[in-house]
Amino acid sequence: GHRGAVLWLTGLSGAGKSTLAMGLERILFERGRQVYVLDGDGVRQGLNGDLGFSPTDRSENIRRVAEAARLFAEAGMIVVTALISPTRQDRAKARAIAGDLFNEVHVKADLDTCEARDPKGLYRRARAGEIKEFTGVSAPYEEPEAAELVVDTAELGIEEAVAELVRHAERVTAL
Ligand code: GGZ
Repeated sequence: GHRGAVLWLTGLSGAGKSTLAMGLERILFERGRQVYVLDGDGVRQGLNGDLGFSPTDRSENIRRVAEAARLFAEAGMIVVTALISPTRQDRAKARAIAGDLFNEVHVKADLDTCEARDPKGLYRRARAGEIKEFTGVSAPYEEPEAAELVVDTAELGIEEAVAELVRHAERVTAL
């Protein structure tokens, strides 16, 4: 049998969190598992549409997503969250909310790599001063120290990185 889990992806903008979350969702779905992705970019359009990027708003963003993730995971789903979640304190709070279903995954790519990718031009705009408090440029990102899994997207291709995530998800949800 299987149990639910929360795979909490953390990393810089452009590190590949959303891409890996979607790849993971597709493969687990093909294997007959129930998967749900909560993406920061997505939830900020709806559930968390009232929140910005101050430290307080980021904390609240993370708290609400952690609570929602817990509910889905308790219902037996594999929940994949994709939020920058830049502080150790907020990630520790998410872990406390989700309990033993929680798995922190560091989607790791250095700032230079993410900035070179700049898929939405946000780093360029942040450097130009058009976006305040941008993570990695003018707001902090604290590297995880307690991650259950580190996926280095500067080294691995997308397929390989997704495969590592699938392996981890299968392992932690096996009963
Ligand atoms: C960081 C920002 C910002 C600022 C807008 N700082 O890569 P994206 O564009 O598509 O996804 C990022 C998303 C980050 O939201 P999260 O909910 O993941 O952040 S947190 O966990 O810190 O609450 C980025 C975009 O929003 N974005 N402004 N100032 N990212």
